[in-house]
Amino acid sequence: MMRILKFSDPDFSAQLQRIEQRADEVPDVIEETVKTIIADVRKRGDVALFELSAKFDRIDLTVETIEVSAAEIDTALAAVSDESMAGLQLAADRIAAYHAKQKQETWLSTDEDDVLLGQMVRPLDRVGIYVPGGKAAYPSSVLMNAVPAKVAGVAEVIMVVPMPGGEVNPHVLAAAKIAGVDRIFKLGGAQAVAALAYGTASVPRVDKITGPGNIYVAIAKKLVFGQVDIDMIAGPSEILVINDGSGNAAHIAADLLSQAEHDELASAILVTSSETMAIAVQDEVEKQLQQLSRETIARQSIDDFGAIILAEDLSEAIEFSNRIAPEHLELAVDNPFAILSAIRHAGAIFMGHHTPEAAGDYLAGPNHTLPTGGTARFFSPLSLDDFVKKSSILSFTEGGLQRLSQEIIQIAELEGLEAHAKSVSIRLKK
Ligand code: HSO
Ligand code: ZN
Repeated sequence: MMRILKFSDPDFSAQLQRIEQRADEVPDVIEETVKTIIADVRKRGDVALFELSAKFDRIDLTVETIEVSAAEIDTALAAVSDESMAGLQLAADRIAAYHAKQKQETWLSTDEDDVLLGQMVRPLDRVGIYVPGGKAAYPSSVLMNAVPAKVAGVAEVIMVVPMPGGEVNPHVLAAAKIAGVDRIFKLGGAQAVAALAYGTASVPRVDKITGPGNIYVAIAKKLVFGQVDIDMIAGPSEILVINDGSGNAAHIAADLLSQAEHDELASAILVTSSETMAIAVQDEVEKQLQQLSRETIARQSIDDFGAIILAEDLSEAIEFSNRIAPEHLELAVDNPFAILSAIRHAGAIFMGHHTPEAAGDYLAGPNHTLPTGGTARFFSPLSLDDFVKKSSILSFTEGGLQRLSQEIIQIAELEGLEAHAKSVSIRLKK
């Protein structure tokens, strides 16, 4: 049974700490392994990629076969139904429309000293998207990464996806095609990240790597950060539902389970001010668990990191949620807009009884790549901003430089940088 807790329980903070720290420890050996792999790919390029892929993915790659060919894409796409294509297309269109709204314009403006200042927004040239293989291969994640990159104007989107034994999920390739991914390489793990970060004879070096992956991929991204940009380090998924006693227990239970089925380390928490609802959801979770194809994973997650918390009132529930800063926050209350302004930290906020998280996971439009593990305190969802960068623009007139020259020279002198001062004074009219 999903545990029911009260804030006043003597072991409440211990329970919470266990949930919050569920993915904190990374064994040192993993980091050492990843470092070795990155160094190897840097040094030996393609040859290292071929060896590592044979070892970890049981696939023999050559310079001819490392990249997915147009023919291979066509073969895979033949296995995808028209309905699936249409569903993915609808999702892609909605994601594109949402991210287009995030576009920031280049601006220029002249100040009172007649100095023209501005900011120029430019897309990144080339972006690499990591897509996990096997069971965690989500076409929706391909769309969530590649579509915003393309909307931002990224010229070349390179995807890497491991193909263990030569197999790939055809829906992943379908999503890549719909999103306009330019090139796909049959690579996974830390070696794929290293190849994207440093480039090899076959794999072009990218400017930024985005996309989810296992612990090896996450650590590799962390280690190449600085050489390239990365999106964020995604931890296990989480959902927090705030409830005021209104709504339907079966719906709330279903939403909790939709996160729990992702991963044994996922966390699903309900905070409700209604004891009746707490008990009803507890029953429903048990009932629905028994019918899930991923029961084992979901049950493990619910048993280990799930909780139903009884709050005195809604404001206590909100305070708790702000402390957790959940990746997904559902406001399963009658009037979600009345409490929205009290929410300070959450990756995505799902408003009201008709907005299940799954709608956002797939096709509402906002990105499903969200800050996890409390990092919503300072990180934002993946967005168009991740695929552009800015340059500052400065243009002085002769008169403008004249007017501001004394202060520039003054600050240069107090820093003891004479050449700086001279580069201004040399331009001044005698
Ligand atoms: N809920 C996941 C995203 C996802 N769900 C992909 C289904 N597919 C992110 O937290
Ligand atoms: Zn999901």
